[in-house]
Amino acid sequence: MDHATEAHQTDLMTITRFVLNEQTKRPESRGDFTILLNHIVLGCKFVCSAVNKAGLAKLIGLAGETNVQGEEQKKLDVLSNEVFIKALVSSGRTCILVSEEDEEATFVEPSLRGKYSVVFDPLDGSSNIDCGVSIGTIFGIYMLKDSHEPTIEDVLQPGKNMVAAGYCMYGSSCTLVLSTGTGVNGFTLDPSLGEFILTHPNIKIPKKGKIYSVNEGNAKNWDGPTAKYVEKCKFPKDGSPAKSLRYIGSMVADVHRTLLYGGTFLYPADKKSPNGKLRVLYEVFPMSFLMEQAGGQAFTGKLRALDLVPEKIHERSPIFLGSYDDIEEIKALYAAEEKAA
Ligand code: AFP
Repeated sequence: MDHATEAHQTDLMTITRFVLNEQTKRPESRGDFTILLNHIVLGCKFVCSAVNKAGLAKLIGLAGETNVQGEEQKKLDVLSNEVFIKALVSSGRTCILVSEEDEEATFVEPSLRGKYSVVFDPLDGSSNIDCGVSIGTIFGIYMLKDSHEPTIEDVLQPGKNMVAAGYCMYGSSCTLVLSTGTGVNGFTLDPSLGEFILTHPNIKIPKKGKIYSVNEGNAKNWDGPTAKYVEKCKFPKDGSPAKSLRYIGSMVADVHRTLLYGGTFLYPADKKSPNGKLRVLYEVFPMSFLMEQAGGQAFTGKLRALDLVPEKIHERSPIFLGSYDDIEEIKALYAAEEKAA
């Protein structure tokens, strides 16, 4: 479609229309997921507006609280967490909520309970807020078998049991990327309409990429396979060109680029952090779900990331995700190391 046609496009596929269309393909569906998603979308719009206004509204600065990971919370983290918790509870469709910002899970009171559990990081990459770099919200959704007697075990499930996952990136535009288990679609917020419009239908990650993305400052503490992989990216011995390094330090932005352009994103284990840095439930799982749905892979260094069974809600795991062939290379390096041991 050329730009002139696009500019005059009058039949807009909003995210709600898209999800309603999906719903009609599942006769058993009663619209609960659509309602839940509408509330998530509302949270994203609110946070997008707050992030855009951050400088103006003097929201940047410390709120004087410390979160579970011992990091100082910015006001925007606090605000975003409140917004999402309230939006999710008021949807009447949730049962258990796990947020990066809250030490304990929130069990929704029985009168407002629904069948979904949502695990989320309301504002990931918050150390990038002050310099205006893209940040985002990441979420994963599980469906409970029985919402009458929910327990924490209901969210300590492998990522492959998620029914949907996504992220919203607050960058030069506000982009929401979603998978309900049948592929990946991207929607961009049209600020004049206040609607997310389908702009990236059926995203497929290139089978092989030309970019790798990792915090190389940790290189001295890496394990053998990670070090070998990065060495291969920089000094390929098969005559292929060296790969480019891109690293923003904001998972949503780094994964978004990886999804669209291909390549790898790594947050490996290292001697200082044997479990890596990223959190299983609301960083590793949703992004791995999206990668697989887009035709890529996600690996922990030991197993398929979505097969991990978390034991704690704020557990961490190393992660290697991206283009199918590139992750195969990393898996082969780990397999070789295991064989040699
Ligand atoms: P912050 O929320 O503290 O900025 O952390 C962001 C993050 O969890 C994730 O979004 C990045 O991919 C990763 O950490 C970056 O970590 P390093 O700063 O150690 O590279």
